[in-house]
Amino acid sequence: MAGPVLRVLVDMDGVLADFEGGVLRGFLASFPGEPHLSLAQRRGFSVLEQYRALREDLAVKIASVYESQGFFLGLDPIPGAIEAMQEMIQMPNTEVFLCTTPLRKYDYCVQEKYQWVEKHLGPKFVERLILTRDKTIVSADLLFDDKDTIRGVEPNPSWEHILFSCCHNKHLKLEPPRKRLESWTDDWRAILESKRSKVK
Ligand code: DGP
Ligand code: MG
Repeated sequence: MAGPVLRVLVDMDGVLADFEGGVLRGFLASFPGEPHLSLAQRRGFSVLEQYRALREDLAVKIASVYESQGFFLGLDPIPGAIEAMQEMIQMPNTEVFLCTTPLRKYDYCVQEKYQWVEKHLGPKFVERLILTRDKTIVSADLLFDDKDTIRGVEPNPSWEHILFSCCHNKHLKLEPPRKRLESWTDDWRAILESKRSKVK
């Protein structure tokens, strides 16, 4: 049945792909004697800055983990993410896109993000992958993203940001009317339907 179309953007790292778990696993494997931060100790979006604060020289070590070949392709899916995406893309009057920021050091990251999507979600999602360092200029109704504050050149993005809970953001208290999705077992369908009812 034709009706207003809801356009949804879904972030990859921290929402579909377990970036934080992958960084910790890679750090422990490469630097077993060094101090590390458990996922429960993570605070703030930047893992680099938190390791730098722990000890200055750990910044370059943690960066070497996520800049290494195979890191992005080897990330595990977040529980329930694949199933949620497969269901969301089938919903009538719903356009789903993946929207992710590549590293500035893009050598492996960009190609591996495409490969990850093909491997875990299939070719129809490869068609829907948007790589951008500025999500504010992408037009949509909703953006599911684990980054607490999303800034760019557009001061008034068209999307409503739904904060996806992740180890680094779960302690933040959101000011109303901001919303969270705690996990993919939380009621993401209700968030879509609520937004749909407001979309002209
Ligand atoms: P997003 O699209 O908001 O999920 O951003 C994910 C990107 O950010 C991904 O390329 C990894 C990168 N990233 C995450 N944490 C850090 C960090 O601490 N330092 C840097 N330089 N990049 C990070
Ligand atoms: Mg993210």
